Amino acid sequence: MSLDTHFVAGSWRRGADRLDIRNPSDLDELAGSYTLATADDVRDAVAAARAAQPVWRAATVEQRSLVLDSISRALFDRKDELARIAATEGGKTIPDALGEITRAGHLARFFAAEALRAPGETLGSVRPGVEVDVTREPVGVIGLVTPWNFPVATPMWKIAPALAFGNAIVWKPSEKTPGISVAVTRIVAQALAEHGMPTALFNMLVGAGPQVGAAVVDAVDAVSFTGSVNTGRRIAVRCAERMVRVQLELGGQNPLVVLADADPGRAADIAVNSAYFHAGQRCTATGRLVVEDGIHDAFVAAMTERMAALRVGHSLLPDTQIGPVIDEFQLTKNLGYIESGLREGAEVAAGGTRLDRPTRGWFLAPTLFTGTSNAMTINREEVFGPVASVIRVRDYEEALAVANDTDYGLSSGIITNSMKHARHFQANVQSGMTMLNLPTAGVDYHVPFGGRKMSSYGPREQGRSAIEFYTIIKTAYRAL
Ligand code: UN1
Repeated sequence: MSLDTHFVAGSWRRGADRLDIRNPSDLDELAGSYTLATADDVRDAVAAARAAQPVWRAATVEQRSLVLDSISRALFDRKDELARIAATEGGKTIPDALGEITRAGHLARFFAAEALRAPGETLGSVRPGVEVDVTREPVGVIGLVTPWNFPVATPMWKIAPALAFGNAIVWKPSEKTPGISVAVTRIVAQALAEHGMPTALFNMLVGAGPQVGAAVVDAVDAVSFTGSVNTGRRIAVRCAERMVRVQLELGGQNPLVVLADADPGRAADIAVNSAYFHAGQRCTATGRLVVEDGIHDAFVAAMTERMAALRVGHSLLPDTQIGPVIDEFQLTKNLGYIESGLREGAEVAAGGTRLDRPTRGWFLAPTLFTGTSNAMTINREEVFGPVASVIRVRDYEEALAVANDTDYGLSSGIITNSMKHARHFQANVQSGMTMLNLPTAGVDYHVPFGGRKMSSYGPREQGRSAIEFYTIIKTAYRAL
């Protein structure tokens, strides 16, 4: 097994300390052995990216489009192999992993087209004989810092627009998912090489945030980060000191409102998917189920019935619906939240414990709390695990107030047949994304993604908004 984990200046290199990754579904299985990069590797990567960027900047829009098209094709062609890596080291089920890789393929395809039609405009001037061009230029070297929970799609929705608009990249993925990051890097490097472009404009370093991530943040022209609020805040402060642009996608404590007119079975189907799939490890997952009094008991009964039938287990077994959580740290954190819920007076309606399976793994039973208030820690903080709480409310007005009473504002949802309430909710909920009769998690790839309050900072990602972050505007005046 190669320990050459990092792609720096166009070649693979070995880092300093060794990093062994165990399969979270089966701790007796070694998923892979890698190494950790150092700050010296970051320096080399940034220098190489800087040196290579002018070639990429000067490439035609068609050349950039073709590179993205090759990345897209490779993601589709190799999706089974990639899904297996993501499932083995990250605990995703194969269908989840395939869904994510397919999404990444579509993201690269979308930006292959966007690269071709990067817009600008020509306007008249207030002065006679003068014209004004407003054009967009690449920012330079972009630092990407990404998490383990979507190890292909989240990087790709940063890599694809960064490349589409002419930037070089230094990418620091999570050190919890090095194998899939190496595989994605091979695909990007191969696509660049195939089209005669310098591979040094794309660099990838596996390492811990405080060492490698911080060194990247301190050396690049812009940082796009997805991860926790605390890390995001630190990154934003460092970027503000250097006056470089920053884009943060952080946590959520997403509410799903269930109104009394809904069908309890349909509501529970949506809520189970939204709260528990991918073991709740989605920043868009539902943590708070805000349920109107009139449907409360029927909804909870429908939830517990469905939850009893969920198949939690080894992520590579074909009938598994929910895999393990990623590691011991995450499991301990989730169990800590469950304890805090109990301490603060919540009742466990389902789950609440670690699960034994034939293999040793980080399996946690999907957990439903009832009798919770919006003031409890489990409803204030982001759990990032298969844990959701029912908050019982009198009516729609209280439901909306509870939904908005949070420091976060990433996604939200409402389940109802009432056009009046649906429209009112859409207009008044304080979240960047909102869903009617759909899970709060699970988004399209061609439209903006992002939140409000502590959930996001800076310009939106994805869709046609992505250009805002990855380009810088130049206004050119011209006397004719
Ligand atoms: C989704 O809900 O489809 O970390 C995507 C996350 C998000 C992606 C969610 N960046 O969970």
